[in-house]
Amino acid sequence: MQPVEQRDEVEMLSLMLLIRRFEERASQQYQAQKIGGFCHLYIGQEAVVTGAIAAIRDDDYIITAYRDHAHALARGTSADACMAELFGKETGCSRGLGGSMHFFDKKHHMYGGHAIVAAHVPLAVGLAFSIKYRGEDRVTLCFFGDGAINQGAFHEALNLAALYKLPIVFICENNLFAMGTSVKRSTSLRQIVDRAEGYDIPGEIVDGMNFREVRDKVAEIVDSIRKEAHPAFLEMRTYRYRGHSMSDPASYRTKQELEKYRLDDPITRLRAQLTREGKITNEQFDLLDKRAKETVLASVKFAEKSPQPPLDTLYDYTYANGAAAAGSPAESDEPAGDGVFSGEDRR
Ligand SMILES: Cc1ncc(C[n+]2csc(CCOP(=O)(O)OP(=O)(O)O)c2C)c(N)n1
Ligand SMILES: [Mg+2]
Repeated sequence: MQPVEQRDEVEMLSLMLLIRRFEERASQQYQAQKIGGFCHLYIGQEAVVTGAIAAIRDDDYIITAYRDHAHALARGTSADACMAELFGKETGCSRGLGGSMHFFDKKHHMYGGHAIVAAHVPLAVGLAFSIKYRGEDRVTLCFFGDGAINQGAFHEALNLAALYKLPIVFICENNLFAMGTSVKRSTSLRQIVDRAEGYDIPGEIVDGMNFREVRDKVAEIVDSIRKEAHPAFLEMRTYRYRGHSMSDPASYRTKQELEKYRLDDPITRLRAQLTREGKITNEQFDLLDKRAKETVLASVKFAEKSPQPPLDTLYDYTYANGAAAAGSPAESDEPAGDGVFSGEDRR
């Protein structure tokens, strides 16, 4: 049975194309020195975020690490706002103050873009906690890399999520490398999903190059979480075609390994599935691709002509209003809570 939340597959193929073309153009603009700082591309991993987004509602929460352009685009942030952010312009999704690693879009419930490995995983648990606290049926999707699973913050977060039975899906995008280090050299586990078992969190391995498998697995889990809140863990087996960041030639892996994954391309796969089933023609695919390229080219023009943020906004949005003043916590209209859950829930 198809869950009601599932989006049209041609639309999702079109989203994957938009992400791919956006990243290719970002790479080109980076080389042309239009983009400063770090820049990590998502090319090759598109099925993970599109599959996951296809299975959730617009009011669910997502949060991720610094390889975040695709997550914002998938959530509905415009290519214009994303490209402008890369250019450090005021019209960017983080007002030009975040850059590549700190995309943020509260309206679309995309809570970053976080540069410190695994630092956002406890934040994700906080988001899930707020859902349970308010008695809502939303779900939080927390994306992170294979490099995050050996960080202390990650363990603290999983432990709390399991104790409090929070509505969260931990989505490990296992692209086999953390910078230049192979997961085999950095992780003692036979497979990453075994981490979840240690916290009594149900976990599964998913083919992260297969849009349909990602979507169906996330949909099944999200459905179960909405009925009765609990955490879950998915290890998405995926691959990044480019280096860790724009400055990495990726000489730590072989051409043959890269070629093997390129032949298993997530866009080609979904296109082939849809073509076989008569849901898309070659002409329609070409049109989608043409549109994606045009949208991205227009976003470069938009970014180029957008203004720089004024210098005096440099320190804005770093702290909540008032919190920066020494010793004075931010003022809030929220009543102070007298506890978390009932005693029974806490056990
Ligand atoms: C706490 C911390 N340590 C080290 C770094 C430097 N660093 C940046 S990315 C990265 C690798 C992370 O790899 P992974 O989590 O697998 O994500 P991927 O880049 O593969 O998407 C490291 C070690 C960092 N940003 N934060
Ligand atoms: Mg990785």
